[in-house]
Amino acid sequence: MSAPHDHAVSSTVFLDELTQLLEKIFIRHGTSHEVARTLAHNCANAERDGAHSHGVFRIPGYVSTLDSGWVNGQAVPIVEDVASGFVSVDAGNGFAQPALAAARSLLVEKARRAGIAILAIRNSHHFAALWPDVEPFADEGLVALSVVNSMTCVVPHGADRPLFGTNPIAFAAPRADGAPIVFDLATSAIAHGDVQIAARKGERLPAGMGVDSLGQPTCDPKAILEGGALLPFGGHKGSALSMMVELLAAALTGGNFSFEFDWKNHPGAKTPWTGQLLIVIDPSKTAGQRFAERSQELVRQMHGAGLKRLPGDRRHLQRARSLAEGIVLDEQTLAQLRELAGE
Ligand code: NDP
Ligand code: PYC
Repeated sequence: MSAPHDHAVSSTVFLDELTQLLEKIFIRHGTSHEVARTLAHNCANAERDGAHSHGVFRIPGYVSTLDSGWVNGQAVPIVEDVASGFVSVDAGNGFAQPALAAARSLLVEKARRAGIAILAIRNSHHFAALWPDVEPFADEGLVALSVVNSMTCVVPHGADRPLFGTNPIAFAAPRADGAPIVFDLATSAIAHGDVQIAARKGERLPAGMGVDSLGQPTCDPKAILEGGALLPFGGHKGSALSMMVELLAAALTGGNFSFEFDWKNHPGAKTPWTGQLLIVIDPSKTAGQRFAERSQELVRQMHGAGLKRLPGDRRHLQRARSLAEGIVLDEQTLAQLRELAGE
């Protein structure tokens, strides 16, 4: 499925309409109503914010992974109250977002009581952007950090072959005046989804993103996807962060490392079967009511230093536009979605 604006003819849909359409697709392809609601909300909101690598572009992948039997769309997560600041969830080979939803209230209660709480999700599939998992905590005045590992496609710095996943890190913090401060970044030089989008559009990538099947640097996205691999961002520094994500999202949660699952016998499987960690902090325990003012001051100083764009600003601008004018999809994409929904 292509990103919007690839084709001359486009259509506009409103968020509710898109969410309902996606919900129908998930249900038609075997998920429970609850899982469908959660994933549709996540994916439609990504499209609303212009997070195209994890918006409707992902729907055919969700469908094929569900149809392959690789993931359980009906899984009921099992939440375990492990310790005063620790919640664990077995996602039951289902998606990570319903597991987070099931554990969320206990996690927040613990974070507010102890000042900090950890949520360890294992036996889970994450196929989405990570910011939707952390942003709502900051909307409630909490600070949140999350990491998730994916599938082997990144060569660790100094190594000869891929081992790590694209392993994103997302962070959200409240601020006094304006939307929370949120960043969400893959620890690879580029997200796998963006390489797929570039390959479909026939575009070349900037230098330094990946290597071909012989380990030689390439700007051809197809060479990366067909036997090649990605590089970490920032050389040894991104590589160290990616290693940290493997440790926190897999070793600490009880989930698979990015190299530990084998989907070869599940043609159509697309979703990494790994783990996810969230750390939620209640800043009122250390900073009283001042944290949001302090973060606002940091933003003020950054703008004063000449900064024009904070991470998250682009998404919020696009969000405002989508909510006012609708979400623009090319007609071919919309027709494909309607077909998948059986309309
Ligand atoms: P980007 O490089 O596009 O952006 C990373 C962060 O930097 C964003 O918060 C972005 O904000 C911000 N940013 C980008 N450009 C600027 C700028 N010029 N000035 C200030 N801030 C900027 O993201 P990635 O390609 O690394 O990741 C894309 C998505 O892929 C993420 O949502 C990630 O979670 C997802 N992903 C998911 C995986 C999974 O296993 N589920 C695996 C890998 C990636 P803004 O959003 O406002 O542009
Ligand atoms: O874009 O790298 C990616 C990705 C992996 C899993 C889901 N998204």
